[in-house]
Amino acid sequence: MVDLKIIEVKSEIGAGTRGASLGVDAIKIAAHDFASKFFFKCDSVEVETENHLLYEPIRNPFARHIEGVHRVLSRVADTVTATIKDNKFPIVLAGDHSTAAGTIAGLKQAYPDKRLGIIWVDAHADLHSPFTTPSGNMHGMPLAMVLGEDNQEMRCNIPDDNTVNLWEKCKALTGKHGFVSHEDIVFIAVRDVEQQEITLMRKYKMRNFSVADVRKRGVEKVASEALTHLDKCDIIYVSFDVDSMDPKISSGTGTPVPNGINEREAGKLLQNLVSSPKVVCFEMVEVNPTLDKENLMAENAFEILVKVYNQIEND
Ligand SMILES: [Mn+2]
Repeated sequence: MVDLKIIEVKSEIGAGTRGASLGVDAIKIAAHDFASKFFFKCDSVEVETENHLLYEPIRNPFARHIEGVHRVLSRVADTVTATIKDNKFPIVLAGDHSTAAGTIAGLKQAYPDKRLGIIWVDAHADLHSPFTTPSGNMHGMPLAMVLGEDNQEMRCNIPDDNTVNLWEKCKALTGKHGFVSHEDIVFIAVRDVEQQEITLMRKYKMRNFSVADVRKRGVEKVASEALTHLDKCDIIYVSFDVDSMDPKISSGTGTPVPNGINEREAGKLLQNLVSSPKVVCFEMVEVNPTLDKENLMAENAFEILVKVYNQIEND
């Protein structure tokens, strides 16, 4: 039996739409409505957020609230490291996806000599930097951060010195332990990308298993191929953005994109992925109940969470 611990990060300063900080509680309400004792039996810890910054003026338009994002990431990293040192398997439930860069920094800190692979299940590639972002929202940047990737080649913004310094600090959270390699990232269900991201994905031949791949070949095959792609990695982190799923299932996420996977495919896919003994951490993000009807996204997210949790616990 694996000992798991839930790390709650109710942060939403990286998102462009308000409400993702309520995602974790919405998942707990779903559990309650299903009469589940899941959150009673789980060990958990909550990371302090910086959501008060939402009410302050934007100082860094190409990396909004970056000062706060850096503080949250640093806390998430330390919490993930401490959880692993305590021999527990971290499951991160977070608001916006920027937190994933903190999770990855924590994994690098806990396993400095291991090669880390990442499976990114998302509608977006989250490969922007302050130099390329169209929105300034930092939930579109976590993978660039852990790659140490500015993508200057495709630069279209001129961030000020303060932004660049803070961006360097964000990158250094992972970088001081060694950046992740482009070839060690696999995408699943990514279908809404900007030219700057496409350029990076092509340049480094980053693998994306499309929704059509999932449909045609089935989740088992895609999961096993994604894991095989990361054969050279010693450990693997699985990051699940609920916007990988189709908006017809629920509109309860900040940046919905049509033609996603359905909730059964997501559950089965993630179950297959985390059954690999190399997987050392799982994260679920971007549930936003303020955009939802009847808390549907959180209900789906909760059912997927239970599947993943049981799979890891019984492996
Ligand atoms: Mn994302």
